[in-house]
Amino acid sequence: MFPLIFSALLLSLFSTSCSLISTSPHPLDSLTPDEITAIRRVILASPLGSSSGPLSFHYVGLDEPDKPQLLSFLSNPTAAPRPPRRAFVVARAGKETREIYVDITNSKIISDSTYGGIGYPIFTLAEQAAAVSLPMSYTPFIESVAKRGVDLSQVICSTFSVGWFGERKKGKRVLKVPCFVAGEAANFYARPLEGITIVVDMDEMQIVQYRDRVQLPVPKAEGTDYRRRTKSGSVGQPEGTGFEINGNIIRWANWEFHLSYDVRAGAIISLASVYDGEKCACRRVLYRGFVSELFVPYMDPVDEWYYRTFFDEGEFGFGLWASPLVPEADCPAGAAFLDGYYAGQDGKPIKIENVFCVFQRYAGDVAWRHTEFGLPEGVIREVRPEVSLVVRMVAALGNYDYVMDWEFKASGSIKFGVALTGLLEVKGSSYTHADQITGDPHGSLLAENTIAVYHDHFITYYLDLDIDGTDNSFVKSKLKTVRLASSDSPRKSYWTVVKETAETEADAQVDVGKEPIELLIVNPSKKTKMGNDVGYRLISGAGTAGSLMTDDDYPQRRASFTKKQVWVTAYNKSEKWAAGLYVDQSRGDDGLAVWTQRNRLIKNTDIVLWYTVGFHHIPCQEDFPLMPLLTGGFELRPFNFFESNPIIKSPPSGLLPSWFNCTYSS
Ligand SMILES: *[C@@H]1O[C@H](CO)[C@@H](O)[C@H](O)[C@H]1NC(C)=O
Ligand SMILES: *[C@@H]1O[C@H](CO)[C@@H](O)[C@H](O)[C@H]1NC(C)=O
Ligand SMILES: [Cu+2]
Repeated sequence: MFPLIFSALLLSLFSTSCSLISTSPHPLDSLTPDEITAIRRVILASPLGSSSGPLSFHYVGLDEPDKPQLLSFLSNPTAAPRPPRRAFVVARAGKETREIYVDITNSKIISDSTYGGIGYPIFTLAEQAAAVSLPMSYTPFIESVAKRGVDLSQVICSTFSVGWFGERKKGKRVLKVPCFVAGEAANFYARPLEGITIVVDMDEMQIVQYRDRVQLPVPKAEGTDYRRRTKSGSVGQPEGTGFEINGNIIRWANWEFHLSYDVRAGAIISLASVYDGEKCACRRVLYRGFVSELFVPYMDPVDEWYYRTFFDEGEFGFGLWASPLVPEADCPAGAAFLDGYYAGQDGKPIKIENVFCVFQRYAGDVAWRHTEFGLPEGVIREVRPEVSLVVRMVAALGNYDYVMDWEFKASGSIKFGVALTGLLEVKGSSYTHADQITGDPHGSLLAENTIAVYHDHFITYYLDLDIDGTDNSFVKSKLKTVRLASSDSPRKSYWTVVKETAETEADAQVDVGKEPIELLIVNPSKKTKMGNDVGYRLISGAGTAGSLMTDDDYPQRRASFTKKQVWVTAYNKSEKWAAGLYVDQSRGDDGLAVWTQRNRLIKNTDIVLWYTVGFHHIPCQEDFPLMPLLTGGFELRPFNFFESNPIIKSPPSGLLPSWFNCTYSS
């Protein structure tokens, strides 16, 4: 397309020195392998390390600095005190959940307490690996496998969380272990050993419940494979990257932000600021943003399926299951890759190579254009190509893969892309043709003996927007139809805008499909020259489904935020996880819906926007054996933020002409 222009631009872009906030390490940087090792050492040296029984690490992450402290440091990094590096650790010891805060800088434990409430932490990979091996030597299971005429060596098991279904007593930390037949086909998800329920106690690491309820045919392997045994083709992109990565700070065109990895959240974007060429200043947009939860409930009430209501982030870890990205396939040529580190069950650092990629996208789209015929000097034709920057991560949670994009545009927009692909979770069935189906199949017949069960995907984002400063308001611009009396105008009606600023958290819960409405986050103390509040607009894209389960259904009580796409809360550093901190077997007594019952004031204060991308999924034959990408998402778009179109002066290449110095100041 225009590679030469890009290379030339690059030279001019990066010849300028950059801002001060790239002081290394940045206070928001992910935990380094050395830090993870140090955290483990400190904990093992504490009384916890010498207590009898194994100690397992379920979450080790950065305990980010308090916001006022971080902002004050960033506004004056040479003089202000550097925030200490701290970690938050959730461990299991002696069948108890421990919450440990570690001061990494001074190698000491700040606090260590037992969590005695409802719910359990994220499952480690090592304990799940141990659980899936148990059935292989369990006699009743071996008999069930033989009864189905299946060779045990071809059986593969998985781990499913059990949920909560109204039990009063706190449940043991257990997982269900469904099994499948792999054989020569890689797609074992398509071949379930239906009718068997195995429950494993994760603390005892043994099978505590076994049931072989009903025998159903195992779907055949034919037609389920998706592998191609030749080398993947490469995805090309003209030369030139156009961005700069300095530690975890990424700069591109008029954007600057910090990218970090968390084992629970996956990618975290912090301190995103956009340069305003008119004000000659960098302006704050997003303080911190990440995926807070991913809820996937299936819609079959039978014994082997009713509990399949996964909270893939809080139960399994969105970052833990991040997949190493394949250069020139997952990301185009010219992409840069970053690694991520998490603590394994033993607390030692484990690397996920290429956990993120960053690339400039120029895909043949138009950023703006106009053709004018009506002028005496002839036709004017001005077109600017769209060039944007993408940060990508893929989480491959069992059967499903989620391709998550954060796309920054020179126009000031941030687009949040969610794309689903991968393998369906299917149920073995006696049906071989749709004509045989009697009653509700709870899914679609996609192949012989194969029903892909109806389900949803809800991806909930945490977005601490700080538009031009910390104190913001949430505004609903409602479009109202006004009827005219016949004497007023030849028209009978028009629409106009009625703006409402949300006072409290209850005012800010929005079902986006319900009425014509535009949603804004504004800074009421910052105005444009024209006197409009500066702001950003939230624009829903594909995927606005809300949950259809009844409010009193147990999975719904645990994920009650999935009925409304939009929530706004007052900022509180500890309120990060929409379904609560401990999600496995949770009961809905922590999380977004509970916090907002306080109904705090959210006007002209530090607020957090929560947005859920939702899909109802009625599987179809094209989703089998492997589903092509289904995309959705949303956009945050400047709305009276700039004085005018910020890319009107962009050159024919589409990129802004000069570099800038961006400092995140409060
Ligand atoms: C912050 O949120 C937590 C959890 O909801 C709550 O316990 C705490 O009191 C809140 N802090 C403030 C200052 O409101
Ligand atoms: C960026 O900041 C550096 C150091 O403060 C300064 O020397 C340089 O001229 C600045 N560049 C621009 C484009 O403002
Ligand atoms: Cu789906």
